[in-house]
Amino acid sequence: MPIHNADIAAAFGEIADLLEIQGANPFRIRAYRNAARSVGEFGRDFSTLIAAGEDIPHLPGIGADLAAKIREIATTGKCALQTRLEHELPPAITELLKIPGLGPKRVSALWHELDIQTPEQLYRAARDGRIRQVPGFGEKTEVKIQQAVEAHLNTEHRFKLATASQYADALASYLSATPGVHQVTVAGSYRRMRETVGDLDLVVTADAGSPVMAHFKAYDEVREVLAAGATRASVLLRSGLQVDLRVVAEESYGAALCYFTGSKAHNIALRRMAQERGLKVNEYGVFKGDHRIAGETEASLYQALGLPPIPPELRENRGEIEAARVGRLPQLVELKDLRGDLHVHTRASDGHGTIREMALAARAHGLEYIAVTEHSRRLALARGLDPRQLMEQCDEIDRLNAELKDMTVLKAIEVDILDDGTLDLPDTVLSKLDLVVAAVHSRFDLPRTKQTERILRAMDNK
Ligand code: DGT
Ligand code: CA
Ligand code: CA
Repeated sequence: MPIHNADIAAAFGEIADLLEIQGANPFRIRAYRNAARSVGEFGRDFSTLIAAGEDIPHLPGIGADLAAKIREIATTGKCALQTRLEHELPPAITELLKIPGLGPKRVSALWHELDIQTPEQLYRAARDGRIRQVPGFGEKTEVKIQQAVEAHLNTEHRFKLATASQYADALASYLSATPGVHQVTVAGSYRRMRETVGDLDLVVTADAGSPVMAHFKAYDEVREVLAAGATRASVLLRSGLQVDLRVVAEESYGAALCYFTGSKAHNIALRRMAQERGLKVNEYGVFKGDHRIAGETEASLYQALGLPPIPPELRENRGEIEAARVGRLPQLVELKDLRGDLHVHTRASDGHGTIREMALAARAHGLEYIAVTEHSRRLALARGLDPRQLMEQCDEIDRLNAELKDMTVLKAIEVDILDDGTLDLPDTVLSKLDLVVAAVHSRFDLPRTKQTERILRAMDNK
């Protein structure tokens, strides 16, 4: 694993935190915080530079001692001081820093006064009213801490949709290739395209006697089989993602798909609506008395209830059933509806392709325009552009536009919002562009009002 500047900066940040919890000299703590910032903002990769035999260059706030530590971390991934501090302090103490509202100073006070070393201990102390007795902590703070630590302890681990899709796609095509398998659909929150998914829910149809269950359990990414029966199973993948599998009959595929796509709230509302019409909906179909009237496809199920098909993305019981009933379902934006992309980086800053490559790729995807939005100079780590480089890029874009058909490249920038809300490039330069995106990349720690003032000032830029 290559060690990046961000890793070195993180190590310095952790050293500063640990020193502060320990109650070290404030100047020493600040030196590590400043070093973390300098390293993070440095424009070249230390590992590469050291591998090439170069010296660590002079950086603000980095003397001989810190330069040696940069070298040590860049080559070994750690430094002796960090390891020593980790041994001197309770092992889980940095876990406490992840709880909103707890900085090193408070963690230090809670540790020294109440011997709190873990989130669980913190929770019990808050619940028992012991925190308010620590100097500097009041009753209000105690309530806030209790809520924050409760939320922290209850956070379940969810996967981003894009991450989950890597596992889902591979598993679905593996199962599809099993003899006797007909349909494989990933249902659940994944099919509803939620931003995160708790687990994957697969609905499969297969011939009787198909080895689909055995194949599922034997998938080489499976770490543990949690449950397994004739038609259902649950496994845990090596990534920690759980997968539930259901094998259903062909004639109830639509009903099963609808049931396992959810959401639960949507299902409940559908069932209630069916009851009002004297019908019953379950995972096997739509029934009138004992007679099955629909269920082979999702469309047939909705139709039996007098509804048009409702797209999975809308099935959250947020008014979609009422809207479907009166024929007012919204039309969803689809990939084919997209005409342009207004945020594109190229290799001039931290992207990989050239402007031409990006323009041609966008055109191949059916887009009509893109805006090239590189970073500005302040973001040295991402090779941000200065005014001269930006103007050269504009000339390049002019030449490209003169040549390309069915594609317009817009001149733009992702300009940095500086600490005080002014922008990283002069207005005379920005006014030459078609589009300006302004972004915050630093000082995320400003107090709420200062941060708001900063953004508002940037938005007021003429
Ligand atoms: P997740 O996994 O937390 O991201 O969310 P879902 O929606 O995938 O939920 P999950 O995996 O627990 O269940 C998959 C679907 O199965 C869910 O969307 C609807 C259905 N389902 C699960 N439990 C129930 C239930 O108790 N009643 C009803 N009507 N449907 C349920
Ligand atoms: Ca799920
Ligand atoms: Ca599930």
